[in-house]
Amino acid sequence: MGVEKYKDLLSSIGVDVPKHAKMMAAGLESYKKQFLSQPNRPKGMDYFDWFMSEIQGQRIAEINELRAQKKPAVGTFCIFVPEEIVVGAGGSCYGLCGGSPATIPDAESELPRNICPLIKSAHGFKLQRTCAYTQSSDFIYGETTCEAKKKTWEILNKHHPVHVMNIPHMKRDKDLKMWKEEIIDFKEHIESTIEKKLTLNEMKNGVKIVNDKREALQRLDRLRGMNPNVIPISGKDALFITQMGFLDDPVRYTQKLNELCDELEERVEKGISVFEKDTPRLMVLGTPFAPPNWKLHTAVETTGGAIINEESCIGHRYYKDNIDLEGVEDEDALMDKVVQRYSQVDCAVFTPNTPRIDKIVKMYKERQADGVIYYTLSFCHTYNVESHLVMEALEKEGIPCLVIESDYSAEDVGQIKTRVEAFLESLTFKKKAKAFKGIK
Ligand code: BJ8
Repeated sequence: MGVEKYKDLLSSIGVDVPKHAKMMAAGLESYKKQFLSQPNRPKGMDYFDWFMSEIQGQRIAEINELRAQKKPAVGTFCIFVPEEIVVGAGGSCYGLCGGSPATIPDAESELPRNICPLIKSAHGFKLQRTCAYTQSSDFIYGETTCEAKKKTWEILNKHHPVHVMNIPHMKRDKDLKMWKEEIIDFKEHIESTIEKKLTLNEMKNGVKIVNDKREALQRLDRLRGMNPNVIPISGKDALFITQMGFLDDPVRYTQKLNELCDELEERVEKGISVFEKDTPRLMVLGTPFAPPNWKLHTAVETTGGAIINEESCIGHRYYKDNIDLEGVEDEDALMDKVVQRYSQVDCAVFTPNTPRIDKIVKMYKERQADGVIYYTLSFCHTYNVESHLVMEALEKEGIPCLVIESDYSAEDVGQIKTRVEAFLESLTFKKKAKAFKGIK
């Protein structure tokens, strides 16, 4: 197993090796229980299972090999950081650990208790030195999205270099102008790290690599969600694959994901589903699921439901848009396209954010889903408040919705399962009533 083999490397980057080993052992055990026990998994999941075993081993060695070649290693907590530029510079841009409850008590020595668990978990990983990705990063790129995040950067910066990108909260022309300047600053920061200017071709190459990755994820999304009679992969496996897209080498990841999608295509053609016929098909809306936060998916899929899409940043919001390189002949045009693409991210920190609501209704209809779960992490005010407007639109369309607010603790697992169970029962009842009316 990777971590044992890479003990010296982990120690050299400042990881608390004994604590880290304990945490990894628990993580792998939990993965084994929740994932490997699922019946009829696609063969292509073998690669992702392997990646899990090397998540803080071989992958960390690869990132540190890049650093040894003076390529940038950039850690992030948000999909607003333009990874294309880092990839274009030959480096690695990845999401940092932030989905475990185990680091939260440490974080609460510096942060208030009543803020989002994602932020506390991430901060705690740095204090404990138990995330090899954080330890490997030259710097962390933060952003001014929610209040809790942007203030945490000031404290996190005491422990690790943090740079902050100013993300506007509106999308008027003057906001987009400022945003473009921020992206140019980001690019210049990457250039100062590698001590050379990036060429247009290098940046375009980075865009192509990331576009390919997003396209593979779009393909997975279509295969799991667009066929009303077949669901060829569990929602939990699909979520895990998406989570790994924030850590793996993008070229290898795209290749492996496309191989898996070939297999799923075959399953769809042959009608091979991992769920029984008439299993309620659910979309999940809301805040991101950082690994190992698999709580909701496990609750739903062990209670008789199937998750066919995550309208989330570790999900559809991340991969729905590509950067259009058509007609890009110079750097200025490229930067315009980067802003254009990133400003389509419909995070709840924006006001107004109506395109998100319209998109949710459209996605629901396209996928012929049976219901949605609006999921927010506790104390995430933007998504929590926005749920009112989303619910209003869903009600108008007659779309059944369950709202769940949760953190990373295991305390509410039973309660979530009970609520999901009742929701699924009502969906099944509605489905049967509809079919009955249809027959009549
Ligand atoms: S683009 S959702 S990744 S900011 S940290 S806002 S959950 S209170 S993560 Fe986010 Fe970028 Fe938006 Fe996506 Fe809420 Fe927690 Fe803040 Fe969060």
